[in-house]
Amino acid sequence: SVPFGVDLGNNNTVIGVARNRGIDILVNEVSNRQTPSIVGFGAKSRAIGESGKTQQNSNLKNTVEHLVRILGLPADSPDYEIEKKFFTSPLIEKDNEILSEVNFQGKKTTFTPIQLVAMYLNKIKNTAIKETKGKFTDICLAVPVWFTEKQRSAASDACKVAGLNPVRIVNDITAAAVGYGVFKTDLPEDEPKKVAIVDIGHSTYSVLIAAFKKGELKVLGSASDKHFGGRDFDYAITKHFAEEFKSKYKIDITQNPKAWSRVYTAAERLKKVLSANTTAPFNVESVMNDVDVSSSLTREELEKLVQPLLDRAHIPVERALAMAGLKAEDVDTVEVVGGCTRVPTLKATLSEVFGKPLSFTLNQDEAIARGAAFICAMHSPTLRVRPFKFEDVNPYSVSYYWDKDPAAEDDDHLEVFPVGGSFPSTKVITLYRSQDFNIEARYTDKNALPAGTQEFIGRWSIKGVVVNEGEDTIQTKIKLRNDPSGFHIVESAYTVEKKTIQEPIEDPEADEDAEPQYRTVEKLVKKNDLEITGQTLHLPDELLNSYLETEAALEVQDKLVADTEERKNALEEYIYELRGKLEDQYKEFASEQEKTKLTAKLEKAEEWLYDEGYDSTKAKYIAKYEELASIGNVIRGRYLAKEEEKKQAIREKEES
Ligand code: ATP
Ligand code: K
Ligand code: MG
Repeated sequence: SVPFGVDLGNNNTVIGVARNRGIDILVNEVSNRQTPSIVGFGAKSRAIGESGKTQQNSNLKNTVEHLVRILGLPADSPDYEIEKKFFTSPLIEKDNEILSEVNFQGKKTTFTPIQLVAMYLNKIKNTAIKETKGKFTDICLAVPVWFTEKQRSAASDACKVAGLNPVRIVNDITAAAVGYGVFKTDLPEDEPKKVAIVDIGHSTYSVLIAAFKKGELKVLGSASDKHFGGRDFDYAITKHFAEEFKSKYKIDITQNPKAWSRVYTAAERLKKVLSANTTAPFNVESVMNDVDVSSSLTREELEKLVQPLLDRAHIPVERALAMAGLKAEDVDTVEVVGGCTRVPTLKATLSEVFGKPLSFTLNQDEAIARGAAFICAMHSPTLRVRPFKFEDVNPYSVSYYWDKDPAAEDDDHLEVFPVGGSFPSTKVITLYRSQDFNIEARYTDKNALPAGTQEFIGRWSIKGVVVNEGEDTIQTKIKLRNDPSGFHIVESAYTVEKKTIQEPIEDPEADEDAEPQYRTVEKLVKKNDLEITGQTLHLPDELLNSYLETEAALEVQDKLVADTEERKNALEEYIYELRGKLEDQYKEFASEQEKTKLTAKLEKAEEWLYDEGYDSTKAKYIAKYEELASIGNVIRGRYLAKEEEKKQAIREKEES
């Protein structure tokens, strides 16, 4: 499969693939290098990505955005309240999960965030297939650095529902760093270069500090503000104008979702203009009640509107530096990515906090997808890529807890993967056990987590413990892993026992033909592998499979709707084309009788198309087309034969 890296942004998604000995960013069906992260639901089919964006304003209630924000988010999280204000489609809660409720195919239908993200990723996958004609199964998906185990699990499950194999869920900003490390040709061999990468996007602001050497990188620290990005600017501008229009035009756009949305869209445009200009006009026609609004905003006014945000813009940088154990002046370069870093005051703040000018070596919009595609290629068994080593940093401390054993003195828990530690990472712990037991992974410090996150990560039951005769307990080794996607798991467990064995003595001086010498030693050797069954934050298989089936069925339906539309258009075009040609190049190749008959048929087909055939089936459109073509093709055949005769005559003339 083609190595596939996806930067699933809250606003835009970017698709990277590894091919032609490099990384390419793919364009979508309308040749854009970024695709809106939107899923829309219609009377017949879904409109995902560009088509969802096109229909957004006429279908607000059934258009779902901010997909990454609700993925794996528990409904009792205080963040949910913040998210609600950005949604134009209804959200409901069930069993502490957030569901999206839409009107789809004429019915009220609910979908889970995992399903929504899966729909979107499936569309993105199909875009990639169309563009490359390649096969896509493996994916490296980039997610925000603050994603918890539950959110990472949801992201990974969404990939699976989309028919993809998530080889790695990677922190988006880490993917950008990998891209930097791989493509930067002048990295030092010895003393590492310290680079800060800052990403401010639509909803999240993240900072990463890493040490780069030729062929490797180690993340030293990272931090983020999960409620800081372009959408907060847009919201603030929209609120400002909503107030202004109340008094100026006596309209209240906060009470009219469509009006709000149109002002919001215009607010985003205004914000972008203010990145290049110090003042900009603001006009929207017929916002509501036939009122045209007109106003303006200066860059200074915009900065005032988002002052609370700007006041905390230095915090993620300081936290990332603290985690890395560095001071701002230790950082050699500050690389900036993400759409919102185009805002001048944010650039100024970053430059000021770091005390140096910013660098724009990376492609601001594509760096994450490029890095993700490279990482996917690294995991490919068949593809050879430039060797590159990277270690990410653990954002939250994780401890493991196990049952107290009646016969042992073990502690009952241990902090295994501390915050700031590197991952992927494996640690083996030793417990003395007299019987089967359970082990659980939990976040160590609830206060360090995004508000509302549960401590629970996973629970495994370990079976098959057999104690040797005459002993109370047996030494048990448990291999714990923080895997490349950041998942915390129990990888394996086994008991060990002391055995007396004969060990060969290595003697480099000895003659090659000499008899091998042995000595008797006591050694710990593996006794039994233990059986592990786990329960994690991933979807249970049954639910995953049912989501998979639903998605596959919806994909087939969408395709049928699109094909039907295509056949209908083909029929309509053919009617016009044939009618035109009958008057023109086919004129002398059809008898009057044929013409009258065909014209009548065309007339009837056209009437049908605008009447009962307006909403018909693919098969009927094809049948109608063929009925007309069976006559049309006879006439066309005569015309082509004549044309061929003419050509032949010219050729003969030339030859003679
Ligand atoms: P996130 O990373 O938060 O999940 P994302 O990756 O989709 O979101 P980006 O594509 O990095 O976000 O950035 C999109 C944001 O950047 C939007 O809010 C957009 O309005 C903003 N943006 C783009 N260009 C400009 C500009 N010239 N001036 C100001 N803001 C801009
Ligand atoms: K993006
Ligand atoms: Mg982003």
